[in-house]
Amino acid sequence: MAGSSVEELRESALAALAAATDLEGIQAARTAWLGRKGPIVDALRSIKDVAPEERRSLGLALNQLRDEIEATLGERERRLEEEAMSLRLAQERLDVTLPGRPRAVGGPHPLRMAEAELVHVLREIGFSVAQGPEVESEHLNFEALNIPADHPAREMQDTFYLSDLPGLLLRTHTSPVQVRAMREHAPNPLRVICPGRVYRRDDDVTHSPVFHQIEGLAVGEGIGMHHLKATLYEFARRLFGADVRLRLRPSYFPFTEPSAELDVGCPFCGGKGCRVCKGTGFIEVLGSGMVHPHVLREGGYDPARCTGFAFGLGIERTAMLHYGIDDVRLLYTSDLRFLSQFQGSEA
Ligand code: 2NM
Repeated sequence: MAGSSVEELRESALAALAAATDLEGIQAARTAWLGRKGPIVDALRSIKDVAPEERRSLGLALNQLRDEIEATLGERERRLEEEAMSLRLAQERLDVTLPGRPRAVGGPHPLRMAEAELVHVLREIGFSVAQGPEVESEHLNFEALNIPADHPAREMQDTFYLSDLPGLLLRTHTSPVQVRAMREHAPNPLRVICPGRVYRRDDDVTHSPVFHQIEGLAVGEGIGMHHLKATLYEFARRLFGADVRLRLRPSYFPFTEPSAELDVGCPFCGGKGCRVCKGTGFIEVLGSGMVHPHVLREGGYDPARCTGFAFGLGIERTAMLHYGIDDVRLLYTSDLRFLSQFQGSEA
């Protein structure tokens, strides 16, 4: 093949390449011109048929042509890809000024927040925290706490008994945990609180079959009602503010004697009297008293040597007072319109 034929081949190749205007056309042109059955490979194969002194220059010219075709195709391909990318970038423009989508993050339930706050304040005052089982023995839940077999709280319709497990029930208060704590620590002095879930067969607008309590207990030699009053007043002032109005009022519980209830000035009316405090200007926050000798004996203490005070409060009630919630059901119905109001307001 003569040099002029290579030039002819080159011209027809460049003309064909100029017609390839998209990526498919370019790929087709590459196969047609540079493939195993294409004219360049053909021509290289026929080098052996030309005069020996012409083979070198012909081979060189054909290789050069092959490189030129490849370079032309490659260049055209890159340009097309760049154009396609520019087009995409123009069409798929991102608006980076759009605000991000906020991620929904959960938070503590107001009941848990109230519990944490109560535990925090009581730990600062000097109580440690104890926990116990929610499935409890009838003995620890009732007899040990001086609630005899004929007490109305023990009726089937007031307590959840476990029908397959005689002698066991769902605890109706956290006091059995305190009896367990006494049995672990007697005869040493003890200051303990027991937060937890309790169960009663109640279900109406103001009662839930599951609710939460914290009970506190201090036992030791020489503990008197003055310790009870000082501790509860300190607790209430830390919880509701130093200038909260407080009132200790006689009451009755089977496991304490004497017993007293602590009232705080009604936060809803400022003490003037309203629907919430039923005109009294005070709201009851907790029950308390000096631990009954029967309970101390059950806990392993000698009531002739040791005395103690105890108190108990409902976390739901306290949370409602603290956050100004007027319907206990709001704490159980998982309505995000209600719950999200407490987001980020942890103490
Ligand atoms: C209350 C009111 C008064 C109380 C008593 C005891 C125990 F175990 F020491 F006997 N724990 N909690 C108690 C006393 C609870 O709740 C309204």
